[in-house]
Amino acid sequence: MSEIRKKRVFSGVQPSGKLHIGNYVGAISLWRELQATADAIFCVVDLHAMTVPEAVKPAELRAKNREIAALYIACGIDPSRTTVFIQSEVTAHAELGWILTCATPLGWLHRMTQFKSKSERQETVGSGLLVYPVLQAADILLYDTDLVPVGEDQKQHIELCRDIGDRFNHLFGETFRLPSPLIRESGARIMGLDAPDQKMSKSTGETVPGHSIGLLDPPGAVKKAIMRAVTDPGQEFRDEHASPGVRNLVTLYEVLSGEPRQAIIDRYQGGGYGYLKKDLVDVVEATLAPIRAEHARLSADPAVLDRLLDEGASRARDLAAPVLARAKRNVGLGRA
Ligand code: AQP
Repeated sequence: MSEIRKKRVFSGVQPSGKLHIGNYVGAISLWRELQATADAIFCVVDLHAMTVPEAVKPAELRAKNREIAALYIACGIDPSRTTVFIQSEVTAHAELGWILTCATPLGWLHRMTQFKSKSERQETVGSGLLVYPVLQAADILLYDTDLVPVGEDQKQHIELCRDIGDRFNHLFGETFRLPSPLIRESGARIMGLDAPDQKMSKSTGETVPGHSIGLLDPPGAVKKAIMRAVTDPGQEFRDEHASPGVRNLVTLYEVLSGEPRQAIIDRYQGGGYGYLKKDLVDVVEATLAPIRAEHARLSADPAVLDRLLDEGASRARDLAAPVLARAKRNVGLGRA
């Protein structure tokens, strides 16, 4: 009898800026749920962090890799059940990235909204920023991935990944399994606390106080950011007129506490925003306190993390090798 294949899950975070509660809600908490039933691979995508060189200095990048990997584990990703590794330590990513770049029409990349918004903010736009969704497609296709759990901002990139894989299969024969995005219904796009019309962002969180809730922010900073979060000019919470800022706070409460949204609305309806914010501080703290503690424990003994990442990279290399070999053979690389 043939063994039933578990669903393969792949996702990652760039080691740039300050990992925040939006990354946790939109992506990492979903990964933690999936690891129970899926064959899950979680990568720190450091090659992607190079696409905006201003965002991470070379001297900081290696330290960030460690910090993000330790945070995955501190958030509940279990390295004994999943594969956790640093992208640049598995060279198959860069190799497949090049092969796919050669098979991707330029027009597809110019349409990416993230390229448009990020390139507007740069004085000099590196080619890597344009091509990075192809590398992201390589990351995913390299592992015969079924599901990619991400925040809503990544939906267009996962669709592009499917298009790239599909085109490659048509041009060179069946090579890649086509993945689907997995996006939360609630919490897929957590907004900035200071600017609820903008996605909470790692880079903005690093420079603008009160924008994000960093996973390693101290309790005082978390409280300050929540209590100062933009709501609306009204004095009391009315769900029917709730502004984006208020809805954002309710979403954070809902996903982090696991309580039904309507129960939360019923409790705070008609009261001042201060009550909702004060209780949200406790809900956020209940999530962050164990993460901070576990991160501190892992940071105290770098050898433990090194061993886990070495094992993860080794396993990832083994999984990637046959898929890369298939792609190389099908495009005609190497010798007959
Ligand atoms: N605000 C968010 N709400 C929900 N999910 C989010 N994600 C990101 N922001 C939110 C999801 O977190 C995962 C990792 O993100 P990333 O490393 O790809 O980078 P980013 O967080 O999208 O980018 P930055 O660094 O926040 O943006 P910039 O550089 O513009 O400041 C992904 O699954 C993402 O969807």
